[in-house]
Amino acid sequence: MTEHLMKILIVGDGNVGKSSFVHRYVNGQFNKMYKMTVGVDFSVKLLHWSDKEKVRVQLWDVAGQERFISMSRIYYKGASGCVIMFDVSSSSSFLSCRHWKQDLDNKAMLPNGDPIPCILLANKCDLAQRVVSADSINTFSKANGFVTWMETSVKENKNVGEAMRRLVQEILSTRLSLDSFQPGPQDSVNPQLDSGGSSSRGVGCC
Ligand SMILES: Nc1nc2c(ncn2[C@@H]2O[C@H](COP(=O)(O)OP(=O)(O)OP(=O)(O)O)[C@@H](O)[C@H]2O)c(=O)[nH]1
Ligand SMILES: [Mg+2]
Repeated sequence: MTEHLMKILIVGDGNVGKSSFVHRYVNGQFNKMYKMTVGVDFSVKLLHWSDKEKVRVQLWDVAGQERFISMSRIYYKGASGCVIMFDVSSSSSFLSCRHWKQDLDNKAMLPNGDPIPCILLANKCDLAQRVVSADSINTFSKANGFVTWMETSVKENKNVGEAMRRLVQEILSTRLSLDSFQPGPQDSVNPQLDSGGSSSRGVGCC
């Protein structure tokens, strides 16, 4: 059994639903109350990917307010992939995605210099007061090198698991193509050496 480790960053403006997304994905629950994240929160989810592969996803839920202070490089170290999230009822949170993506691409990259896989999530699609159109998201996503974009509603559990599966799949295929140039299992660990649980140590960058 091979176990892949991947560190995935969840970034975007404050209040867009990042912590709710992680909570839904990891614990299957949703909370209406807003509790602002300070710094960064860590969670881990173990996926039984196939008969021969497990994926240990380490989620770094970064406080949205941090952007205006200083997004520490340390958060990005060893990241294999990223979720950039905005709220479809907030045009400013959509406009900020450009800055989040630029910041990501400046601070994290694959060993060959390419950007790390990143998915764009248009959250809160359950809300009636939607102000960002699908056309503008599509154009933005293509122009800025996202793997893809998806509408999500953490509240209604729409596309949460699907979005993460798409991103994990992209990370695994990126690793496979990199490995064919640089042989060696950089991205897998011997499960016996891995103590599990959440941790802030940098893990193998893909
Ligand atoms: N209607 C609706 N509300 C949501 C959804 N996702 C999250 N929320 C609500 O939006 C608010 C903010 O959610 P958080 O997950 O705390 O936002 P955050 O992006 O982590 O914010 P920061 O920690 O400040 O960066 C909370 O009140 C959530 O209940 C959704 O899909 N639909
Ligand atoms: Mg939060």
